[in-house]
Amino acid sequence: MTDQDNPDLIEDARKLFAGPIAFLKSAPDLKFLPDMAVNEVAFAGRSNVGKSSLLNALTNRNGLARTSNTPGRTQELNFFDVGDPLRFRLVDMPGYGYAKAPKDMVKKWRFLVNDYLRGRAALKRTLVLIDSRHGIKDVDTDMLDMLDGAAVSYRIVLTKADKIKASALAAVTQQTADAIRKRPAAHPDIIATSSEKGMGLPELRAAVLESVTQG
Ligand SMILES: Nc1nc2c(ncn2[C@@H]2O[C@H](COP(=O)(O)OP(=O)(O)OP(=O)(O)O)[C@@H](O)[C@H]2O)c(=O)[nH]1
Ligand SMILES: [Mg+2]
Repeated sequence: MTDQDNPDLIEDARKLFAGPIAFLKSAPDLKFLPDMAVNEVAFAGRSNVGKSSLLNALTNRNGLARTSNTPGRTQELNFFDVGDPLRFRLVDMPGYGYAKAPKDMVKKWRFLVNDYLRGRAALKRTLVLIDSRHGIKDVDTDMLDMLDGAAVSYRIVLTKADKIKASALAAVTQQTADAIRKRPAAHPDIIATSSEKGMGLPELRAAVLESVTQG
């Protein structure tokens, strides 16, 4: 049994994510980051992969993080306080790999995201979201290389699982697990999710709680 299947942890996580959660602030630049009062978990991934939607689904709050069908919706680091008293923070980030965005903006997001991920002592884990229809692409590999190089602990989360058949989901989960097996900073277990249908959300809540409470 892996940690996120532990029924006590699942129940603790459920309660915490059903309780007080509030938007704290948006940081368009590293100088606007909040103090490191508590541990943080960040949502990274390609533009449009479903980072903001997953944050909303985990917290059961539709408009908490802004979502859109147009890639490039999230342009700043958005911090959310979980728990009262405060227990940890979730960080929604701009996506990468959006070819049509203006070059200077893409550059700005990349530096913002990479600098935050590499240099944040409060960051306990990064969730790297991968579209379950596509699996790991070259732009994702670049992100994983960066995280491994900087020894930033991360975990792969497949998104939009409602869009493919169970057999295809099983195949992409296996392929993804194989692809990260030798990556030093990767958590070995893959969680498949659907923000739309709720699949994998109790397990992911537990995995988030587990990552911020260890050590
Ligand atoms: N079917 C389905 N659609 C989803 C799911 N999650 C997200 N979407 C859709 O995917 C699109 C992008 O979702 P966002 O959450 O805005 O994606 P993002 O990764 O935050 O995108 P950026 O902020 O641009 O980097 C939206 O139209 C969502 O409705 C899911 O689990 N299932
Ligand atoms: Mg977003």
